Amino acid sequence: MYDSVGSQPQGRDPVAAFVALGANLGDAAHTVRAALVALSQVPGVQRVRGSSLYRTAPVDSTGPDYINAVAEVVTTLGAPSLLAALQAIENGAGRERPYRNAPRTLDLDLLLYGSARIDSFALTLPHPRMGSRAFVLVPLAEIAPQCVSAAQLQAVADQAIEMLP
Ligand code: A4P
Ligand code: MG
Repeated sequence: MYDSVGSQPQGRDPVAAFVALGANLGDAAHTVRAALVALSQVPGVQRVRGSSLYRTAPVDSTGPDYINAVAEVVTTLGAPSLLAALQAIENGAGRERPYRNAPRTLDLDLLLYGSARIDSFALTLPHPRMGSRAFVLVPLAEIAPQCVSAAQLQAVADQAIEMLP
């Protein structure tokens, strides 16, 4: 588990957000770990607490197995600014978008931002597909069991996922 205390608040009350990390190109485990560090260095991010890393079979995607994790991010950034920071970290890891669900060096999705419900062109919260994916629910349950029900975990029990040592 990754736990880092970062920079000072920027004027608004801190919010607990949850971010899904995924990669299946290059040294995916290294990229996901580096992304956790990069997240903790974003101005306005106070704390990052990452789950274990998991090896998962691609879901609606192709290529090698993914490395996935989830992080709790305590931040004074608003949701759009946090999403922009996530996309900057993706781009720094060489993310390309040739087609939907293409294999990727790094994907950072915003799962939850406090209790916010947003449905705009650029941002949907909670993340619309999080409830159907073991690669999100299992690491989320590890660090925030109150966010995931036993029924949700049961519903994705057929999806291959293995915690890395
Ligand atoms: N966007 C809207 N809401 C959000 C949000 N809550 N978080 C918009 C992040 N982005 C959000 O994203 C496309 C657009 O979604 C962005 O412009 C943003 O404004 P993207 O990352 O460029 O494209 P994508 O990755 O193809 O889409 P997305 O939604 O991240 O894909 P999915 O549905 O999350 O699926 N299998 C395994 N085992 N592990 C994985 O990690 N990941 C995917 C990606 C498929 N299969 C996988 C995995
Ligand atoms: Mg994404």
